[in-house]
Amino acid sequence: MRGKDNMRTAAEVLVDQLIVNGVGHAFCIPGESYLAVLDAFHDRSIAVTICRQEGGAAMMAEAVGKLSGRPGVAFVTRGPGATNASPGIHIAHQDSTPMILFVGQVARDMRGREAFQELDYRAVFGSMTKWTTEIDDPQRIPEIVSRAFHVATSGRPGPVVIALPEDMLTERVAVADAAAVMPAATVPGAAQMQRFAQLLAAAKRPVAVVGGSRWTQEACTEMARFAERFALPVFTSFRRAHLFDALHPSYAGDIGVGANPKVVARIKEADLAIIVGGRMGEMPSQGYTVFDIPTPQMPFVHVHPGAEELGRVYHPTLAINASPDAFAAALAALAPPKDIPWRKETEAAHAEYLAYTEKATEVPGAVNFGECVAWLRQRLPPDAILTNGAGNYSGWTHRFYRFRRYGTQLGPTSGSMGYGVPAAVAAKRLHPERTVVAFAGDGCFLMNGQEFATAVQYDLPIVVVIVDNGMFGTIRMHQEREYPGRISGTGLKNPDFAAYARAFGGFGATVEKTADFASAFDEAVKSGKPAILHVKVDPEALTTSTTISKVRAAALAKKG
Ligand SMILES: Cc1ncc(C[n+]2csc(CCOP(=O)(O)OP(=O)(O)O)c2C)c(N)n1
Ligand SMILES: [Mg+2]
Repeated sequence: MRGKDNMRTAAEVLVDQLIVNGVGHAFCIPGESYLAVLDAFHDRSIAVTICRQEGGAAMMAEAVGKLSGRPGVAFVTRGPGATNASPGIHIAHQDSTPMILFVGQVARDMRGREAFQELDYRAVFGSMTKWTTEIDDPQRIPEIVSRAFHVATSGRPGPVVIALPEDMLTERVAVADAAAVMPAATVPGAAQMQRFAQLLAAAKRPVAVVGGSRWTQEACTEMARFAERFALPVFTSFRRAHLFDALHPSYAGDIGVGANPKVVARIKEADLAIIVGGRMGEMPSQGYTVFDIPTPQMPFVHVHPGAEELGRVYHPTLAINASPDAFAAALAALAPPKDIPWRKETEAAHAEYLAYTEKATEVPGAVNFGECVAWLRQRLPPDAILTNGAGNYSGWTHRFYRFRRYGTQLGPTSGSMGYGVPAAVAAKRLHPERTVVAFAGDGCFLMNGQEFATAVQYDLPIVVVIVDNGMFGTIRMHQEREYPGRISGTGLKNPDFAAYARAFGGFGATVEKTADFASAFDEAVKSGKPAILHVKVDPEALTTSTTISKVRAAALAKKG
């Protein structure tokens, strides 16, 4: 409480500074190291979500950053709380998501003795964050928090970690709040847009790949308009399919893990590559094989908000240091050629995308998960949010779901398992009116399945679809390819996930046949409770396009 002398505790100054910056939600696991902050939350407007493990809390904050473009905020205790939170920080780092993690710290007069749970956060998180710091002087909280918002949101967004010595938080200070932070705009210059127009005018087979962060719905709409006027084929990067309407005539498919070979070929053979927002990292670049390094085989336009990303891997013909939203806005000024030479190619690319995704592929077993996903695309409203972690199961949603709008896909480009459930909890907490569906493998789910309790605690009726093949299937796939027939360390014995859901106070159902999926899903929604659908698939159904037996046979044949 603000005292008569206008003094606040440092913790109150901190929470007020978050409120100034529009923070509506904080995700936490409590700790004795930051009781003063918990107390400050008591009579402030921020909605606090108590989680079950710091990994979940940090992933929820990261998901808020992905969805809103503003830093998601989590609070965790020192030492083990901080290290538990690290997967969320790593996702924010690789996925270019703004996020601020506050961690407890021992009292200032004990530092350096390896006091209880003490960590040197700058050393621990230094390479995983854009900035890691510790607040020694409570007078400087507005300054440091203000800087944290600037750092997290500007250029290439990313995570910031701020450590809070316990005794610092209870000091009373008289200090003014700093103003709200707006990220620095990075806008393309007129000369660069002119050069871009020239490159486009000289092209016969251009392609665009959209990815990264710092997009908005308006920016996606601008990009779609530009693509339409120029009949430009647009691809989406790994787990960024929501950046472009799948049914737009320019949509040519996504380039990620298990990409359509025709997509890869089209991008490789283009005579102009326009990369907007993404980095073309290892996954979308198919292990750095799509573009020659350092100099791509075709003129290469790289648009990225982080100056340090331009030229980091690919030497661009034209580097445009701009955020995707600013670049997309600038596209409106360009005029398309009278005759667009690549129009037919774009039509063909879109037709290829539709053909690749129209109908679920045949897979062994009683459940064809592709058919379940294809059913969901007409069942779910266009603003439904789909989340996932890592695993082969995600290949079915990536291929057969059709994202229509910005902010409907939450998937870790960092490939972190366990992301789907916490991301869904965060999405539903932010947007209670929207349908939220989490996809998880049997391995993925139990990495953060305990956050289903958080969904129950806050009455968040998400639907979790667990694709159970009884194994860490992705690794089994790699194993069969490298060491055919030698199964080791990849099998799983699973619980009854529907009973798990009910034990937590949710809705649970088991699906053992494709035909039962629709009614189970509808019942889950009708229950009004957080729900789990335990979908049992045949382990042979390894991916949308191959089986264990086929991978093994191919590997054995190769060995001779
Ligand atoms: C946190 C984390 N640990 C380990 C891995 C390595 N890994 C990638 S996919 C995978 C298996 C996923 O299993 P599951 O969720 O059951 O999905 P499936 O591949 O069987 O469909 C593993 C262990 C990872 N990506 N992330
Ligand atoms: Mg599995």
